[in-house]
Amino acid sequence: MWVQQIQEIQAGNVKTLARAISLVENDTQEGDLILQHLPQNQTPIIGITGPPGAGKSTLVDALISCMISKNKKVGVICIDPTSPYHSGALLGDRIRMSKWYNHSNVFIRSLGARGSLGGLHPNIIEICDLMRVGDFDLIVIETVGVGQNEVEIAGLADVTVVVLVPEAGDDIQNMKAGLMEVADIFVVNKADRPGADLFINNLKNMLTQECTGNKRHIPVIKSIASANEGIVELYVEIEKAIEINLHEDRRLWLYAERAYHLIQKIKMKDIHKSEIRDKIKSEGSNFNLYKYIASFK
Ligand SMILES: Nc1nc2c(ncn2[C@@H]2O[C@H](COP(=O)(O)OP(=O)(O)OP(=O)(O)O)[C@@H](O)[C@H]2O)c(=O)[nH]1
Ligand SMILES: [Mg+2]
Repeated sequence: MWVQQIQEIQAGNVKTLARAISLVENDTQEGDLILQHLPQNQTPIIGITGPPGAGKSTLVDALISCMISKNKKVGVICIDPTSPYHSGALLGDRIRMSKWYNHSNVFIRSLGARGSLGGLHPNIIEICDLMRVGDFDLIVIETVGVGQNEVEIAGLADVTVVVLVPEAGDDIQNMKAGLMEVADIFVVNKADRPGADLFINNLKNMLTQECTGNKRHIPVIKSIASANEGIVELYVEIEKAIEINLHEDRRLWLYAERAYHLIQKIKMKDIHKSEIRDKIKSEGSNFNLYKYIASFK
């Protein structure tokens, strides 16, 4: 059964892929079997992250156009706005993306966020591995990044694009540490807004200061996604970053990072903070933290 399904996915059958994603999304045994027999495949995954409303979906939409104009086959994962950050954006995304639904070189899959992995679906790693086996040249995922959440996508994406807007001003200081760690490329979108050039200069200055140690160059792209400006430049940088990032050592670390996440997920499966809290409350002063912890050893 899984042999045929995997073969069909490899051959570019998107119906089989969609069905397999649903099996994995819903934690079924059949989905597990497919996962266990997947061949390794290294289709690059591009993560597009950044604060709510920065223009990530608009940018992804423009990137899809750009990619298919270069004859690329693209798989896209959209995260449905079930998180509070997203309210109201769903309709816009649906309308924007709907024009791709019948395009033979584009496959789009929406997933619910279900509140884990920094606005990603809890099974996003597995779903990406499934997508990787499909007949795509590139896979794009959009995620909302707020504060530390951007870091969560680190093991997932081979190239991470962090989208900021000129208004981000002070935020940049707060987000700096996490963002700097994961960003391969910065995009300053909504460059039609006042203060864009100043913001870009500040960002570039900050990057030169921070990067002198490890010498990694992080490009900053100026874009107006809604007017399709800066998209080709971004695509060129994405291609360069793929080239740089797909070297053996980094790939191994990302793989290990994903394995770690998956093991953690299994180990922590039946452990919920709310249940621990209830236990502490009901046992009151009789609750002994270290005896409780010992029960896990
Ligand atoms: N002025 C201006 N508006 C833009 C630009 N890019 C996107 N927008 C608008 O900004 C709004 C938010 O864009 P989205 O693409 O939905 O942003 P997002 O980051 O995907 O939002 P979430 O997924 O909700 O976090 C929309 O109304 C877009 O039309 C731009 O370059 N300039
Ligand atoms: Mg969006």
